[in-house]
Amino acid sequence: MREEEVKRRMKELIKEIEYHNYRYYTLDDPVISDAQYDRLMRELEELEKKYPELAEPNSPTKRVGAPPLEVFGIVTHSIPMLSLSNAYSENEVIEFDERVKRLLSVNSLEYVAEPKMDGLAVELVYINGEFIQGSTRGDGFTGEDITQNLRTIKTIPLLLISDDKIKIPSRLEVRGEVYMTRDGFKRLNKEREEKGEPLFANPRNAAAGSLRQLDSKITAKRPLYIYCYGVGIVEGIEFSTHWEMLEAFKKWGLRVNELIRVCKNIEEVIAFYHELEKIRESLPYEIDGMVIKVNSIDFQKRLGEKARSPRWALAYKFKAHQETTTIKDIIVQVGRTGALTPVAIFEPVRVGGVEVKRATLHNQDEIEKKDIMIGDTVIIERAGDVIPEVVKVIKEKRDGTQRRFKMPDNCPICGSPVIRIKGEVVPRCINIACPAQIKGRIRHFGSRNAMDIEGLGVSLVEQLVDKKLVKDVADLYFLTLDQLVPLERMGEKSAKNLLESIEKSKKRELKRLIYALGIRHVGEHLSEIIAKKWKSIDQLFTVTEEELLETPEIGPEVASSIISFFKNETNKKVIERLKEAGVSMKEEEEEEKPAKLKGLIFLFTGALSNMTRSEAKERVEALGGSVASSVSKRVNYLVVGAEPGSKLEKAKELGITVIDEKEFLKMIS
Ligand code: D41
Repeated sequence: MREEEVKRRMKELIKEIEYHNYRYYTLDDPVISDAQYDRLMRELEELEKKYPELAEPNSPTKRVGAPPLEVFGIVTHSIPMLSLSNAYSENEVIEFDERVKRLLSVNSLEYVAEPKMDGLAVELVYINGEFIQGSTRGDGFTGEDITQNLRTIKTIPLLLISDDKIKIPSRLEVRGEVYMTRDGFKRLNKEREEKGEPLFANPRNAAAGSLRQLDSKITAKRPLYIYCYGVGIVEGIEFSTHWEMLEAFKKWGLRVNELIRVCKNIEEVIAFYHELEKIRESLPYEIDGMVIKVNSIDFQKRLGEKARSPRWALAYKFKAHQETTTIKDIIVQVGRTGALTPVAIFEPVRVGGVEVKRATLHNQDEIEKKDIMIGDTVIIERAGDVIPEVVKVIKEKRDGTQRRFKMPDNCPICGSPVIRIKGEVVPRCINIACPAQIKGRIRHFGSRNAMDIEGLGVSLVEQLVDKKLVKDVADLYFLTLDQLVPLERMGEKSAKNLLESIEKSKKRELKRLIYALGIRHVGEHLSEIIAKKWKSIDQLFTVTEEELLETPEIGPEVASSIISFFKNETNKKVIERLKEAGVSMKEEEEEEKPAKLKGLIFLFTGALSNMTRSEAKERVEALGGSVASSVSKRVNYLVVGAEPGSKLEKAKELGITVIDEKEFLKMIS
């Protein structure tokens, strides 16, 4: 093929694929089969592989993410992204309507009412229909360049669809809200919990965290969506109403919330608000109110803005559900990372249809700031998300029986002294053997980048701890075959394998051991620096804060954390027992790791009979391979278990090698 021909075909394919993305993701109404779609993708991928110099930056093949960035660039919005003034009551909404009508000297006014998405405002820039840049709202004037991340969101068109009737503007700046669905959020948090990663508090935070990833491959895996609702600069086209603009958005392939409607007057707006309030909990995403906008663009221009928000728009927020109750007690919870959190136990009360019995009080500072005592009558609130908050204490109700609360000096679970690491508000239990943290700590200890103990999966750790076979990480090295064999999904062979990999882990490099100990703030990188400088664990027992601080990259927080860790009596004992077991405590060369499956990608369909999916994944990864979550050309082997799903058909079409469980077991044995 000649170069121009290749280029033309690529462009054609991109346009076609993008159209089908729009049908599938935005309209939820595909017009071709998955197989046909895959063929188009494959053709494009092959052309791009063969002619990488001709590949377009906006190719749909790039939706899987680009190489990670060092930092985000800064984007100046050509027209500032304004904020919204808020209203919390019907009165304020009626006043808004009256004010606007007075300013315009009209008797009635048409509005557009939109559900207020609880997500993150972004701006997308299209030049001649092509997506060229995307940014966060930031402070309204400048935001961060998150183009690569936004490209991975399937409901953001990379090419606008042209229409004979309304042509595409030469420059179009679209504003919208990126959000995560409730389901997607739950799934993501479940995955994170399984991996021992910190959880997101709500879908909004999860969306924000996902968009602020320097590695867009991570963003690509997150369930993010967009709804568009506004513009910055638009060149070459004028709209007479906001509604007309939203209609144009839809024609161009930009996603617009179907619930948005035109209201003839403010009464209709208010009625719609009550409707939204009713359906709010049943929507697949979170909304925190309604945005009311004057429909006529001419009127919008005449009204202008005031104090960084348009006079023609108003956010009518939903009321937070509030109730009054009493605090029966304040208990202290110890989280998986050792953080001590005070939790208020309430006289149970229903708030917005959900029974509330407890709420986190966050930390001692919060308790003091709000002046909360045990026995107090308090107003609690359940806002957008389900987690309740104590809003304020009704001090008039105090009768002298209330008691002050003080955070304990010792961990309520293990009794170890509690430490407040420099720079942190929360006190922590840093005892490596604290039962509240032990499962997470053992999983971390055995994880691939730590001591790399093959076969020490989540369910095994659960059993070992629940059956009291392991109370701290050193116990791992004293496990016997007799103890292991009777465990669920174990058997003689796996037990032997496990003991063997535990044995092997004794010779890991010092940096891995340091990382495996799970010292707060000491990740892989710092572990390496520490191992290089001090060369043995013994040195760390005697190191001083000053010596630590002389090291580049070690600040006061890290230094204080390391000192406290090695001062803790239980930690000393556990390390002593690790030493007795023969775990290497010095800088030594590590033996070669077997990488039998290096570079190979596996995909699973149907149920395996010998192990769970995650165990299979662990095995593959331990051997240097990786596991995909969907069918693509990159996959080398599809492992078929009982009752395989649609992946089997797809894999066959793509010519992927299909193997059964037996063959798979052979490969990993
Ligand atoms: O759904 C939303 N969160 C939403 C936010 C919306 N439907 N419309 C909005 N309209 C505007 C103006 C009127 C300024 C164009 C907005 C926002 N602004 C907004 N989002 C974050 C800050 C401002």
